[in-house]
Amino acid sequence: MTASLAESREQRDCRFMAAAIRYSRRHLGLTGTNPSVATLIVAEQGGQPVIVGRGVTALGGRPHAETQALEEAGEKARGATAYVTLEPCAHHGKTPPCAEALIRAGIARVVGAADDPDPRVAGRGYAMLREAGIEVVSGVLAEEARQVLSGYLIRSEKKRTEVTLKLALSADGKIGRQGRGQVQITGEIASRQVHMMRAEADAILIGIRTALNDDPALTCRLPGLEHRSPARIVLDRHLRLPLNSTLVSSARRVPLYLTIASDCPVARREAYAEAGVQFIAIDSVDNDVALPELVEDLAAKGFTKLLVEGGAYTASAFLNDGLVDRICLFVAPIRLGEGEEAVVAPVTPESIPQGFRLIRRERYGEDDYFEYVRED
Ligand code: AOF
Ligand code: ZN
Repeated sequence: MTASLAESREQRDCRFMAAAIRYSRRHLGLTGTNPSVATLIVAEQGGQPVIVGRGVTALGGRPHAETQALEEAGEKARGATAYVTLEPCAHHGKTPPCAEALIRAGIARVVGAADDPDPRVAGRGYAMLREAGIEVVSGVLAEEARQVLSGYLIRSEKKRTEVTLKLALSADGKIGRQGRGQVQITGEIASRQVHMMRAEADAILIGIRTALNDDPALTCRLPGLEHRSPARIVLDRHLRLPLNSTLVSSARRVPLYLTIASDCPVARREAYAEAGVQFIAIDSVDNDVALPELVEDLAAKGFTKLLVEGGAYTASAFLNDGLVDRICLFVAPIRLGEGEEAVVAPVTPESIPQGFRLIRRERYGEDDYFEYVRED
């Protein structure tokens, strides 16, 4: 017996939308200021719903998902259902409106997940479709789709990058040892998850203390996905990062930005600039980089998803400024002890700040994983 025989229309819509949402993750971190959106075109063939076209927002943000899915479906789009993870666009931007393309292709039904807050769209996409006589169902698995689109939604609504705080901690709530170099806390499977998070981000950020202590590369090292390493940002007001550090040495291959004071003398920057390092000039508050300004500046530069990887000082600063949207904690079954150099985690599953909700819990090998999102 095939599952679809007993499947209601709602169940079928959820099944294909779930598939579209999974597919929409594919270009996270690769579409610039555009969201990574997916479209599936589903047609009846021999009494069964069959995917006849699929598309995901192309690298750099264009073409949009719908036009690619329609192209693949060709004539099979006539009378078919389109599953879209974001309301189809209604504006003449760099490409013609996707709503128009769906109408022209003869799509009979559109099932949408999230609404598009872009003021050029915001309801107009669905309205255009309805006016053309297309049946529209919106809001199907909207919450799941919004999790994938979260960077785009936060950037649109708050005019700043989305901030995800990721920390690996020991069972006794420590994240490393100060002055002892990198300590491997979590296992191999968790590390691969972290590298996937890097691939899906637009930029990774750490503080100068961690950069000096760990000398990290902050690249994505998943086999075949090395080209997905996002830009790296170090909060380094006084240019303390050594020129022979792993980060500076690789700046020509993977972009590296240092946040510096606006009045930082050009002469101080020269050797870094020669190594390919770029600068973000941001004012300071109480001797620290003004983070609210930084996340706005990053959004203006086109960065949508920012992954903050520590250390404790930097993580606390983002938390204290109320700038963290998502907290991802990997907890390993090891103990780092009470020695003076053990760095206490700024947040643990037992001390999640108010306003965050647990949305995922996984087990990666020996390690536990907890993911929380901010409720507002
Ligand atoms: C869609 N399908 O796959 C995506 C959409 O600069 P433009 O002209 O490419 O427009 C960018 C806007 O298009 C973006 O703000 C969002 O509203 C929408 N993104 N829309 O129909 C897609 N990526
Ligand atoms: Zn579009």
